Amino acid sequence: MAALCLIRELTEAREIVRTARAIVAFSGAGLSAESGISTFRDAGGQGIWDRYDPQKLASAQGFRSDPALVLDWYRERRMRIAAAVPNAGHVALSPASRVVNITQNVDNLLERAGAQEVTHLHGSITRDRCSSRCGFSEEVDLANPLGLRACPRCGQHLRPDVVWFGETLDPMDWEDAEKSCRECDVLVVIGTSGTVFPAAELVGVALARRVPTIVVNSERTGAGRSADIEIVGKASVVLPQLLSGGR
Ligand code: BJW
Ligand code: ZN
Repeated sequence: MAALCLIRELTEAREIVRTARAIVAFSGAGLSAESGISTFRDAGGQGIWDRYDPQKLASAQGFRSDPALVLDWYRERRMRIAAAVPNAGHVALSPASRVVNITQNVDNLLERAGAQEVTHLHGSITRDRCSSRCGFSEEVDLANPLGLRACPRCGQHLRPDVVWFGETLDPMDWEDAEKSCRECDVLVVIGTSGTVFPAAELVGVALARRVPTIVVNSERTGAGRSADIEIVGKASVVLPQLLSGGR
């Protein structure tokens, strides 16, 4: 019975996607899970925040109290991302020019799968920036991340160019993301618990404009319940089936 439902949902979703001119893919950690990158929250208790305290590792206050601890954690994650390979989900989202990628992920797996333009709402682990926002930023070598360093411009600590709790998203990225979700023909939401704001509001933005919304997640989520179609399955399995075929 469950398999039959899945086939029906997938068939319906494929038809919406096939006829869409503009597709927005809004992804989260579940997209990269099958490339060996841990998610933050998972039903199995295996998420990053089941093991680590987000206030210590993903807040400006945590960085001020113990920058070396935070950078050790980023060092481990950067090296893991360097060694990871994009999965079939990233590949399915990448070559199609009609897919606009908006991701909460800080990794570069979509780009490495060939995606041209990706909006990273929560920043990018591939760069460091000045913690006092003097304007300095630089690319980092993910395979050989450096430890705590001073900003060459102002002497304050450099930190990963990501968005921590309590920090605002880049206003231009946010405006573009909202506009894309308002104006697209279909929103595909992939591998996100939909618990972190304001990113999670994008689903509501699309629904308010009656944009057909499809959720692909390995477990049921709140966003899935409000979406037009909820497909419970792994991104690497569902996305190639959903996005193949074209117009
Ligand atoms: C699979 C799968 C497979 C697994 N296939 N699926 C309104 C209400 C309540 C709170 C707030 C609010 N507005 C703001 C807040 C505070 C806060 C917030 O949202 N808190 C909530 C957690 C309660 N938000 C903020 O602080 C944001 N800033 C802000 O609002 O600024 C304004 C402001 C300023 C000052 C004061 C007050 C307001 C910033 C949020 C930044 C989030 N940062 C992180 C860390 C980034 C850095 C890093 O990675 O190094 O971003 S936290 C973490 O969560 C990360 C993610 O991008 C983000 C979202 O997680 P995501 O992607 O959804 O992953 P998971 O793990 O949660 O879910 C994965 C899903 O995939 C699961 O469902 C799995 O089942 C599924 N899955 N395998 C398909 N193979
Ligand atoms: Zn500086």
